[in-house]
Amino acid sequence: MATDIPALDRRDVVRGLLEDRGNLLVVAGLGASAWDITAAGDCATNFPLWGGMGGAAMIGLGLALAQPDRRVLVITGDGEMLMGLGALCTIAVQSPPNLAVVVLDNEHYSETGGQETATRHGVDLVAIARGAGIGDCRAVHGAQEIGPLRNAIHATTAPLFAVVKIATGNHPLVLPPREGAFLTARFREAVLGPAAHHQL
Ligand SMILES: Cc1ncc(C[n+]2csc(CCOP(=O)(O)OP(=O)(O)O)c2C)c(N)n1
Ligand SMILES: [Mg+2]
Repeated sequence: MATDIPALDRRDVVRGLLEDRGNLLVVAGLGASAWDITAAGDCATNFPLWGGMGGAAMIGLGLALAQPDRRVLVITGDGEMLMGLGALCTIAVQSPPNLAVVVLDNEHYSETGGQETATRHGVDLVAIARGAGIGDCRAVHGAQEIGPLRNAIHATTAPLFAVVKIATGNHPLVLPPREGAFLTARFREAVLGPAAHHQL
């Protein structure tokens, strides 16, 4: 890690970010981020991704545009974010006021055995997001910054992008429901109400 501050524990970070979440809609990138949001409490307004890699921020963007009255938080890994960097440009251009993207950066692809990602080699996702044109871009290293980040997520007037440096190492799996169709239907009903069933 590039800093002397002890790296944060991912479960503590996610639990902190999701405290008092109200009706926040949460999309999680595949793998460990999905286990983290589930460990913080599975619910119908969680949309954990199981397979597709590189699409979490774009799913969050679509959701934020389609649901302008709801707040949307994407929580994903550095590897997942690196696979879909173009999303940052589209988010900046579309500029939804209700979208926040938080990258849990352990500088590794932890889920598949701990291979190093580009952030391990100096690639700066905050600088990339800023260069894309996202106004509020943050690098988070300390536990004391999580509360303010959570508050900012609930008060955005333009897209927010944050990279939280986290420790390497895996936690016990806490798996969300496995069935993609179930997760989609559950999420749609939570967002749209019973009308969701007539729009499939
Ligand atoms: C297109 C594609 N390539 C590779 C994988 C395998 N894969 C699943 S999770 C993962 C690592 C994700 O790394 P990161 O986003 O940094 O999350 P971490 O586990 O480190 O929190 C990989 C490579 C996949 N599911 N899809
Ligand atoms: Mg990672």
